[in-house]
Amino acid sequence: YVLKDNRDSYLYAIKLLAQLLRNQGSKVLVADDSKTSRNLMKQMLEQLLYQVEEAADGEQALQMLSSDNSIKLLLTDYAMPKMDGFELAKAIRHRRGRDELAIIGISGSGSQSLSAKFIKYGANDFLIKPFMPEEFHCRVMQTMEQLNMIGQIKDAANRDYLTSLYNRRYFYQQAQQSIQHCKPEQTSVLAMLDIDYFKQINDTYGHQAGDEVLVLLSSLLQHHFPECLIARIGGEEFALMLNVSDLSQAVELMDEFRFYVSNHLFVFASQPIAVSVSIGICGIEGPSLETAMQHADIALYDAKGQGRNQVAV
Ligand code: GH3
Ligand code: MG
Ligand code: MG
Ligand code: MG
Repeated sequence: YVLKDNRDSYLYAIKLLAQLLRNQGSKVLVADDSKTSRNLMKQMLEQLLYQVEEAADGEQALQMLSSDNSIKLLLTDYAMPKMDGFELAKAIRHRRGRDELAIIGISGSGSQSLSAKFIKYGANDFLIKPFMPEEFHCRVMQTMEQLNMIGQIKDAANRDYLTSLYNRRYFYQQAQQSIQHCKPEQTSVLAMLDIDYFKQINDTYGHQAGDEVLVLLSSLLQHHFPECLIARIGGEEFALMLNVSDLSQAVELMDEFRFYVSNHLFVFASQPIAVSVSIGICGIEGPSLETAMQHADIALYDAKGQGRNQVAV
């Protein structure tokens, strides 16, 4: 990019650089039956730091997209053997929405009428061959910027600002799915976790220290339970959905975590802070999630009553 020596050019360059950094390693699939076309696009995409995959027909592209959720952008030619670009866009849109995958349709000149059809079938944008590299860059960057913005909006709606864990609303929404995805040989268990004497931590070390404890505990939870749905459902209360072989396995796992927390060194402004958690557990069989939450809450209340820093069922 040639820069003019003025503020706007510099700002534009900085914006581009930031975007390039975000692109780094993101996967793009180029579906085109012409090898020359694919190579040309691959080259331009690699300049934008994307990791590029290739497919020579629609069917192959659909297979690759179906088995690899990390592909963020599909660039698809219209005329291809086996399955054309429209069919491909239509088929993959049923599985992956505009928040997960961006699609740019491509076709030869004289086919301007195809652009509307591509967009109706779910494409975000459209390019006519032959295109200038600059137009290609702009359209790809703009489409990916929109995808990133959708991601940011989703995170703002679904995640807790302080800890980046999911929020209560999203937890309720996803917990049902987590229960449905539970394998037949497994059982879903809900765990509610509450920090002991958290008010005292705030009172003794300050609100900022309390915030830091919440952030640290959240990352410990994510590290210990990378496969689980975890949310911050209240001030110092967290909920977890575990898919385990039985209730006793869930108790064991949560007790290990409880033990780990009580021995973990939490430090704020060079001061060690003692942190422990109480945990209530309830298996989810038959009763609604709502009921399970009430039962787990009662168990948590029991854990508090029995002296805290313990797990109750
Ligand atoms: P218990 O062992 O019975 O759970 O006692 P506790 O002190 O943890 O419980 P209590 O419900 O009395 O106090 C919870 C405190 O959590 C009160 C509130 O000020 C604090 N809190 C809630 N949200 C936040 C937050 O986002 N940051 C900080 N620093 N404190 C918070
Ligand atoms: Mg073609
Ligand atoms: Mg509480
Ligand atoms: Mg508490």
